[in-house]
Amino acid sequence: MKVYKTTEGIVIIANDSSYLLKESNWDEFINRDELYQCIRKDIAGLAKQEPGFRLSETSILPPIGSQEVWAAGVTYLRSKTARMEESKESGADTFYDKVYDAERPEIFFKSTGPKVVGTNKQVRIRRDSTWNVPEPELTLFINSAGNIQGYTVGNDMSSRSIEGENPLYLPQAKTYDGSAALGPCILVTENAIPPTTRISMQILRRNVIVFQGSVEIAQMKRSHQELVGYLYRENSFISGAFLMTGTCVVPHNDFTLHKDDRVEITIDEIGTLVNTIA
Ligand code: DO4
Ligand code: MG
Repeated sequence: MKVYKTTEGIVIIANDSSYLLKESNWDEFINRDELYQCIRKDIAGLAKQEPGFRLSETSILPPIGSQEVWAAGVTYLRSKTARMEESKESGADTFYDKVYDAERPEIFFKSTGPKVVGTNKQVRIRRDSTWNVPEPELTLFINSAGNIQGYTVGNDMSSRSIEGENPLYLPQAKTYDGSAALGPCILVTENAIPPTTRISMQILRRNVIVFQGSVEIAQMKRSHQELVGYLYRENSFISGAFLMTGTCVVPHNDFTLHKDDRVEITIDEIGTLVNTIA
């Protein structure tokens, strides 16, 4: 089932029927154990929306409240090789090689909840950066007990010029206004998302596709559980947390985003996160 945070309240779409919860608190609603079963019970007592009900695109908010967003890095071979290329000159390429094979994954802080951008809104490139890309990433919603309860689409906007100059600049390459997008909804499932799930991204410039790529999440080096285990080690999240799981779709090295480019990231069963570049 899909859960949307909207200007009208929480909208749940399950088995082709839609339900609206007007007064619910988002953080309390999503931060539950066995969320799928809980929502099944919630909607059992609710009236269905009219059969013609359509969610208005403009009412959709980012599916996040007070949670923090964290991100895992170098979880796919393609991310490792791209980063080794961009940081070769600085001599930092071996760090990416090492972290790909290390027991401890790379995990970094990405955004606070209120700073996250939703679908159909603008993301940004830094003014002091010359090489910029979106990173399409399956993003986990994990409750405060440390259990994965749902999935959304994430865009980990990144400055490759700043990260490539020195890996210690990673927080500046990754965390700035308009650098994190999530949406359009949270997919809440009874079982873990299948490894055949596909992440696709296309970038359009003046309505022409300038980049297109796609990958199955089965290519990821680490398991979701392993990443969550490290994120929740010595860290507590009272309303849960979001974790971007890393990118595998990386445009060629001479590609950089331009103002007004349109980035469309689609993940099977979840939907499409659309952002334009401010
Ligand atoms: O190592 C830097 C960031 C990696 C990342 O964001 C990714 O692999 O998706
Ligand atoms: Mg990333």
